[in-house]
Amino acid sequence: MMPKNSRLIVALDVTERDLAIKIAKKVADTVDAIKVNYPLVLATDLSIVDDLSDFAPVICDFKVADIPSTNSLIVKTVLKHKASGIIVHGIVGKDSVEACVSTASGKLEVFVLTEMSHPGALEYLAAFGETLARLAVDVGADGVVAPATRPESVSAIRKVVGSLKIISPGVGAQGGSASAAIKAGADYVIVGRQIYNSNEPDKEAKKIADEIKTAL
Ligand code: OMP
Repeated sequence: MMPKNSRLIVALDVTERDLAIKIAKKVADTVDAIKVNYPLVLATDLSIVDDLSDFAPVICDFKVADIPSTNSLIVKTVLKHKASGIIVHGIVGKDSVEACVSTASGKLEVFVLTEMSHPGALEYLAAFGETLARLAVDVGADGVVAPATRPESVSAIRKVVGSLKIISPGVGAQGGSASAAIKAGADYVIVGRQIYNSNEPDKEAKKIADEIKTAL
């Protein structure tokens, strides 16, 4: 679904439709996917997913974290739009993640969160990073999210997930490096503020894509 060219995913966490489209247009030639999160979808509506899909495959980062039946309803709703993937929490348990995978039924790639990238992840979530990665494999998910802020965790998670995709946020504003995450085993890095807060998002995206190339 997602090409594997630049290995860069832009996190479009802006809160205006016009600005989101403007940035998407500028970076479309460089990025392999666009990730949308609550800031943009709550400020607009789910049709933004359809609009952005004209530029690149769209991953819905809805961090789905509920009981199985509610998770299924969320995935069903996303399936009505032109999304290519969805991010779900693993910490709520196997049944909840399985509900997402079976409802997505291959029409939407499911990415399971492992250890998150922010400092607070070290309080609880990090202890379960590899367990959650194993859960992703067991339920037949398409990939996992692992922290570019801790390349050593990306390496450990790569060992668990084998050929599953690893998408890795935390580059730039959170202090992680794109090349370090790729060298540690990430397939793609996710970059938000460093690109969308730049005066020249296209040039910034190209700069990161060039850095990734040197790491391959
Ligand atoms: P920047 O920090 O601005 O590059 O944005 C990172 C993006 O990745 C945001 O949309 C976060 O919500 C998301 N993210 C993380 O930063 N850390 C995680 O552990 C997981 C995600 C995510 O699921 O995408």
